[in-house]
Amino acid sequence: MTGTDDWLDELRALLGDSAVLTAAADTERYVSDWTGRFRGEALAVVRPASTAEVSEVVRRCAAARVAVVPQGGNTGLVGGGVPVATDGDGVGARPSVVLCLERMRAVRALDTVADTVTVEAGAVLADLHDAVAEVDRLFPVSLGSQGSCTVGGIVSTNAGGTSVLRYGMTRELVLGLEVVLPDGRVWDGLRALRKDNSGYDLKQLFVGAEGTLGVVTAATLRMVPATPRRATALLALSSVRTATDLLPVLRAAAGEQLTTWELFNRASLDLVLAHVPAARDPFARPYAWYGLVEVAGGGDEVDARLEAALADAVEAGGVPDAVVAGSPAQREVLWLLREGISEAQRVEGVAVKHDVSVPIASLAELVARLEERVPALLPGVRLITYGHVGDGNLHYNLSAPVEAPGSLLPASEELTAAVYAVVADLGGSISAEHGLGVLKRDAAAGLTAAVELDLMRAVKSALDPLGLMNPGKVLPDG
Ligand code: S2G
Ligand code: ZN
Repeated sequence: MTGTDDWLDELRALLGDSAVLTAAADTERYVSDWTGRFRGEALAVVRPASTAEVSEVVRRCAAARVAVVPQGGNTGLVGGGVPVATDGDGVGARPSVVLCLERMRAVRALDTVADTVTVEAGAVLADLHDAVAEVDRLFPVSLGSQGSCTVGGIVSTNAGGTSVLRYGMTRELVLGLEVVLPDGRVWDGLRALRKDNSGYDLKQLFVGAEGTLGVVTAATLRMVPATPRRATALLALSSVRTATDLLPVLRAAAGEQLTTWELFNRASLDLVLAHVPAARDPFARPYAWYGLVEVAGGGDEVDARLEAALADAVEAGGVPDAVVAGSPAQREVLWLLREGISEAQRVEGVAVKHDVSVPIASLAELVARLEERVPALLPGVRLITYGHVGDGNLHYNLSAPVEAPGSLLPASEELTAAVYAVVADLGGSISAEHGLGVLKRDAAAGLTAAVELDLMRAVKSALDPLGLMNPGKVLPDG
């Protein structure tokens, strides 16, 4: 028996054998990420069932100087939820455990007076949606990965999704957190007070920290009134400029009930039509761009508002065709055309993804400049362009040229540098909603003011002086 084996056996004695995985067949899905771009090694995958168990595991890791990689549904896109690769990936890989919260799924409290829900970090987002729907409420973070991403994951990455236009990012819905700190202590910050100015707003340190400051084990979140009535349409658009010009038009007609305004290009739709069996092109001919709009509320006023919005949009020009969902089934198909893009692109192999944001009015210029620069760097590269018009967030995800599948990854650094240069020139961000993880850690540092990096490093070293919490993510070491 080695020291490590003894240490792992003690963890098994604490948590139970099935909560400490070491066999490669058991750990593979935890140490490699969804995108297929990141894979690391771990001494074990540890699956605690309670905050007390998380606390004890973290305490023992700190004592043994073993790093902790917190993980929810492992749906991340930047390598933030898996151990850094043993080849260093820019930082020295170190003995780590993946600490997966998947067994902590309880809804601890639902308060329909204050409209808050307290839920454990391993709860799947779709299950949280169902739980709050039972009390006629909505938790308004909506993501394509909601069937597998977890509450701890969306908090730790400050997830966005398709309803940010109306409800904001996850950060704006977090009222309180329970966190296991890097030394194993539990911070119970699960306060649901609407007003609490008693010192620093500590919870916000952990929202979007990607598990580098502590392990989020539960959250108290805002619920909003349910929106049982949804009116949804797909518009054919002549350009990106049309999509951005229509935002105020749609907002004027639908008011605060405008919930979604999403954009995707023909290449995105072609992927979905090729790989998603239930997908159907609702139009008789192809168009360059498409916009998915949804108006949601409590009554059938949403239909009239959508109709008015569409009339104004057609009047404004640039909308050669539109289709309104006539039933929930038809609505699901329209949503599938947008939300199926990510999975469809994955079928075609590893993509070089960019999750960027620019001022909304600059989206058209961003796309135009990229359409000029990127194909020049890799002829035949496929531009899978889609995103959230209402918050200026574009997913500029590149797939390899059909006739040269191996040409993409070798060109990825140059392609990404070109994308980020245009984004920076337009005053945008190179990570709108997916976080930094490993993928964007160094590029972001290069675009961040020294004083800001110093502040983030000061917070990191104050909370995690041993650097054991998700090392190699968000901030470059040193
Ligand atoms: C989206 C999903 C991730 C991706 O669909 O809005 O955030 O594949 C993306 O870029
Ligand atoms: Zn997105």
